[in-house]
Amino acid sequence: MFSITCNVENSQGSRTSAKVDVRVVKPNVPGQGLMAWYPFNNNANDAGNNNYDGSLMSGATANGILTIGPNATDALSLPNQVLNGLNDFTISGWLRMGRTGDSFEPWWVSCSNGTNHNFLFIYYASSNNRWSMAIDGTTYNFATDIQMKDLKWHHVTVIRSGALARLYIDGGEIGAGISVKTSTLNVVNNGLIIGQDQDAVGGAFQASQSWAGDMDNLRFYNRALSAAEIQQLANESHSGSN
Ligand SMILES: [Ca+2]
Ligand SMILES: [Ca+2]
Repeated sequence: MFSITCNVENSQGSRTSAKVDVRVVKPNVPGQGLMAWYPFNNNANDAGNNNYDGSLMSGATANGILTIGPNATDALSLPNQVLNGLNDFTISGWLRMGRTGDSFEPWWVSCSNGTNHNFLFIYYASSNNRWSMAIDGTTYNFATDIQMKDLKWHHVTVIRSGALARLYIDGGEIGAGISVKTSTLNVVNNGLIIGQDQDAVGGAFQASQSWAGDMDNLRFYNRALSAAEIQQLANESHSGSN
């Protein structure tokens, strides 16, 4: 912080002064390679520079946080340009699951290339507390016993760097990365869905695969962020009340 003092004098020679304190706040989240950022401040607009505004589907709401109900209709649809054509990438956000049973598959990200509706997906398997990801139709499993069913907010990040995918929860890496396909992401128009699993482009959802909870500050990058950068994202707050 630094101060500026202004001295002024009027035509009668009367003087006054005022001191102003100036605080410089450095951006504390990575900006390089940001494709889109969704803070859900009363809409699903992209707060980054690309204007990749999202669309709320059915009863999904964005009153500070994105809320998706436990049904087969609520979702967030994003422009396919957010991920289409990427090789390395980062997907990051604050997530809160809203139900605790073992029979759900809360879906975070679903991308269709038009014929393969599992071109890219990321979901949580409640049955064994595991995050899974598909790339180009092949499913990969991260470590089991990752507790997300405490109804609390957790910061989750998935990156792909070359042929290596990594999962971070609350700023810390889970495991040591897994080998995955290097396929360039192929996502068609209307084929990037948040909070539901597509079994057809932009639809054919199932209630058991709804995220059924909340999300905030979703960010997408066209590169793999470093562990230090992911920690920066995890240090950022969310707008949730618990
Ligand atoms: Ca927010
Ligand atoms: Ca499905």
